[in-house]
Parts: sequence; structure tokens; C-alpha cells
Amino acid sequence: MSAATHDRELREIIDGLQQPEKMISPKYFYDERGSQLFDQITTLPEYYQTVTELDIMRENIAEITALIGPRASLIEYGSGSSLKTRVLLEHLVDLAVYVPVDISEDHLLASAQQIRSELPDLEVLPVVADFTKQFALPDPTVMPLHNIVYFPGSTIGNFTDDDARALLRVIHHEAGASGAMLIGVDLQKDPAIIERAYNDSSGITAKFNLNMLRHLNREYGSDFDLKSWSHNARYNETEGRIEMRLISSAMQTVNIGQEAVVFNKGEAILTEYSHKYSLSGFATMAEQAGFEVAQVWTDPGKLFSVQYCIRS
Ligand code: SAH
Ligand code: AVI
Repeated sequence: MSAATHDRELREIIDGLQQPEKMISPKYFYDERGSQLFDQITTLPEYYQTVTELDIMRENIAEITALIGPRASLIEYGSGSSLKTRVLLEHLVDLAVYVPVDISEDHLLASAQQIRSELPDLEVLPVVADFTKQFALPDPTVMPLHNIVYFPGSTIGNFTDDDARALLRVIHHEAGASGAMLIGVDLQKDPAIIERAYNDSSGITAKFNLNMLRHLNREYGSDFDLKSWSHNARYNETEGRIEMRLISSAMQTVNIGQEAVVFNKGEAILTEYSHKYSLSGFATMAEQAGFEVAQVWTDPGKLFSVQYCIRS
């Protein structure tokens, strides 16, 4: 990471901790350990999202590949271990290039290397970037016919509605006139099912949440004492979202950069929103970003959806 990026991120973290409700962006979950913990979350029985999205992809892959067509450039936002992408990579016809984009550098590069070894004929051009900031896309060897932006996992739900719309507008631009977006969108359902997914019985989500503080201590020199924080995740029915927080078990001062941040006993840091959408709610948001939802696939229980969006 460049010194300028490091300084900008440190400023961003401090700004968040100086808000009336203290908060840190969920992008800081993802150092190497955070990415590994996320991979563990995807295998938990309570975390219905990954297995359901994978099933939807497998079930509908013929229709999905027909819509995408040949010689596409597949650009994936927040690719992680590219688990669901493999279904696409194995079925898309004459794919021009695969461009996984992720902030978690080591994890991204290792995943890209793994895909190259599995599919030696495919050009894989990973981009280490924060996709909420401007970043350059690499030039592929084979000229693609169009761009498909793949955004699985319902990572869109980790943004506020305003930020999600802004990101969808960037994706709209990235996809270009002949392109499209294939996106995973988690759906509203019984709140008990949702809350269980973020309060798993093995405590992996708690470790994932707390790991953010370990990441900040290592990368940005803060001195959070991990023992005095605990995981909290609850569903806000009014807003239709999980809100994940870290709760301070004591009054304490945390030093970060040149700042000292005071926490009261019981005070929280908001670390993540995870919005759950209605189909109509997501369609409206996509429309506001210039997209029309052309096709929606869901599972029989209507837990999750995969949506193909074109320019409206
Ligand atoms: N797409 C995968 C992983 C989802 S986890 C799946 O569906 O299972 C979210 C991923 O997005 C992580 O790999 C994380 O490192 C990445 N990520 C989160 N915020 C990001 C940002 N602002 N810029 C780039 N990558 C980001
Ligand atoms: C990446 N993102 C969509 C996950 C989610 O469900 O919001 C991150 C996560 N947080 C807790 N568990 C998983």
C-alpha cells in the first residue's frame, strides 16, 4: 500500500471514530486473516447466503451464460476466493479475460494464481483496489465484445442506500453501452434466520468482527485491546438490515495516529450494515442507477437472488 493510501485510510478511520455514532468501514475486515475468516463463515450452517447463491448459479447457469454471450470480459467486484465465479468460468463461452478486483491483496493474488492453475488458457488479471475509489482496469490481450460486471455475495448490502446507488452508477459506467451487471442480492425474510446467520454458534462471525481491530492495530498502529470488545449483531426491522457492532466492555482510551479516542463502557463501534432487499426495493435502487433488472433467479425458499441488470 502506498504511503498516500495509508494516510488517507488512517484519516478515514479516525474520522469515523469521531462521528457521534462511532463507525469503521467494513472494508477493514479484510486483511488475510479476515478473508480466511470470511471463507469460514461461508461454510457455516447458519450462513445460508453462500450455499444458496451457489445453488442458484448452478441451477440457472445455462440461462445465465446465454444472456452473457461469448467473448465477454468478466470483471468481479470483491472477488474474495472466487468461489461462485468458478461456475461462470467453467461455463462461459470463449471468455476474453477475468478481472477479479479486491482490497485484500495477498488473498486476491493467491486466488488468481489458483484459478490460473485450474484454467491455464484463461487470462486472469487481478486488480488490488478499493472499488469505492477510482481504479484503472487492465488491458486484456484479447479484445472483449462487452463487459460483464459480476458482483456476487450481496456485498452491495454492506453499503448505505446512497453509497450503494453511487457504486451501482460506477458499475453502470464500467459495464458500458453493451455490457451488463450480474449481482447477488440477499432478500428480506424471517428476521430470526437473518440474525442466526450473523450470530453463529461456532463464534466465527464474532472472530471476524473482532479481527478488524487486530487489523487496525497492525496496519495503522492503533492500540485496541481485543479483550475488552465483544461482537454484537442484530436485525433492524425498520431499516431492513443487520447492524454489526463491537461493544466496549469498559471505559477506555484508544490511541490511533495522533488521536486518542475515549469509549464509555457499553459504547459501540458500528462495523457493518448488511441490507436485505425486497425484489421491488432492489429494482428501484438499480433503476435509480440507470439499470433495468432483466432477469431474476431465486431459490425455492426465496432466501437469495441473482439478478441480471442491463442499461435502461
Ligand atoms: N464475492 C465473494 C466474497 C464476498 S466477501 C463471495 O461472494 O463470497 C466481500 C469481499 O469484498 C471480500 O473479499 C473483501 O476483501 C472485498 N471488499 C470489501 N470491500 C471492498 C472494497 N471497498 N474494495 C475492494 N474490495 C472490497
Ligand atoms: C461480504 N458481506 C456481504 C457479508 C455479509 O453477510 O454482509 C460479510 C459478513 N459479515 C458478517 N458475516 C458475513
